[in-house]
Amino acid sequence: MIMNKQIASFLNSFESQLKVMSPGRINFIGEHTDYNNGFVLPAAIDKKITFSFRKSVSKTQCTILSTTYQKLFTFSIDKISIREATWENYIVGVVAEMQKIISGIGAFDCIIDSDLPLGSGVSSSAALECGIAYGLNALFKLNLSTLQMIEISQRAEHEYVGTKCGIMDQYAVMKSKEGAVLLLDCLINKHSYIEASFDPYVIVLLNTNVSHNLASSEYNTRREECEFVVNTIRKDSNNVSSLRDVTFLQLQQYKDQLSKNHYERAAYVLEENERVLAAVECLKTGNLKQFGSLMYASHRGLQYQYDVSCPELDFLVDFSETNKEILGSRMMGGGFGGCTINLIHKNAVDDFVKEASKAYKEKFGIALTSFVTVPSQGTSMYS
Ligand code: GAF
Repeated sequence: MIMNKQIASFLNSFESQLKVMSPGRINFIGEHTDYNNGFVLPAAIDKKITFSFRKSVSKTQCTILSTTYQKLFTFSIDKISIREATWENYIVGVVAEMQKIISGIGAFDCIIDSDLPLGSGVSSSAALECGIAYGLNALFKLNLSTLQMIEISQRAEHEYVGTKCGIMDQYAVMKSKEGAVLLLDCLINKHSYIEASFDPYVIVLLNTNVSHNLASSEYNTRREECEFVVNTIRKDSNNVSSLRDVTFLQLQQYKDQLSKNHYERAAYVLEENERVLAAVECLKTGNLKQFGSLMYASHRGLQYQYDVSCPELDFLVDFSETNKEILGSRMMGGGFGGCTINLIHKNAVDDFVKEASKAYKEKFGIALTSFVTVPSQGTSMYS
């Protein structure tokens, strides 16, 4: 690889003072429920972004190098503003949001490396934000709590990138634990771990390798649609402050006052919350078959009611549904591309991936990529 001179000299002179790894995440079930104060069931994965930090020799200038993009940029810690490149905004956004609540962040340099697929629904963005927040907290001994770092990372995405995301991704990236699935109640931001064994099934991600560009605008629209339903119901019942407070019966009573889309969006959220809790029971009792059926039901809700899927994701879910060795499959994350998550019998993975890749290539002319993953440790230091 040809490296430009500036990058090469930065790399040569760099002595790391702190190393942090920050993983991507999967979500078993509970999609688009987080910003509706609902339940989600994510876990960090064993693919991650790594960060080497040092305090900068300059008083104000920070230098950041992404080895993945082979790009380096600088910014002044005293004067942060929105930048053109999105990946840079995840970083400066975190610094700016941190500065709003704490002083003591000095200039720093950072080298970022990654084996996490980007823009694939495994939340490389949260991994990046949380890694920066965690690293700066340790480097400058800021004493922020994990929840503060999670919220700073989330706000960075709202303010500097423009996606009004919920809290799931940052929470899962920061709080996950090896071998466990995390049940998060987004109403109170409290979680519990469920030690999950999927054996003889394994978690396989199939990456559509498409990322339709409506993702961010449609995401914000869904959020507004849900808020509209809440506001409509709140006119009569002011104890309703999110879809979490709405019952099926109540929603039914407002059906005539809502458009079909609004009604379907809210119905999906209410149903998905119930599916998450049912899925947790399945994990606790080892009923993986039912767990898989709930994953399929979640996908169909996202496809038909919430309308955030796309032909490529639907094709992969349809394709898996015909295979007896697969318990469940669904799109993951915001939608409009990225990965499906699949629970596949370990002996059937290779054949299935081969068949799915062939069929996907024939249909869309795009190469499918895949990887097997396991619930893993969240953002942490390493040496
Ligand atoms: C994206 C968001 F960042 C999350 O907050 C969540 O809403 C998810 O889409 C959908 O469940 O990953």
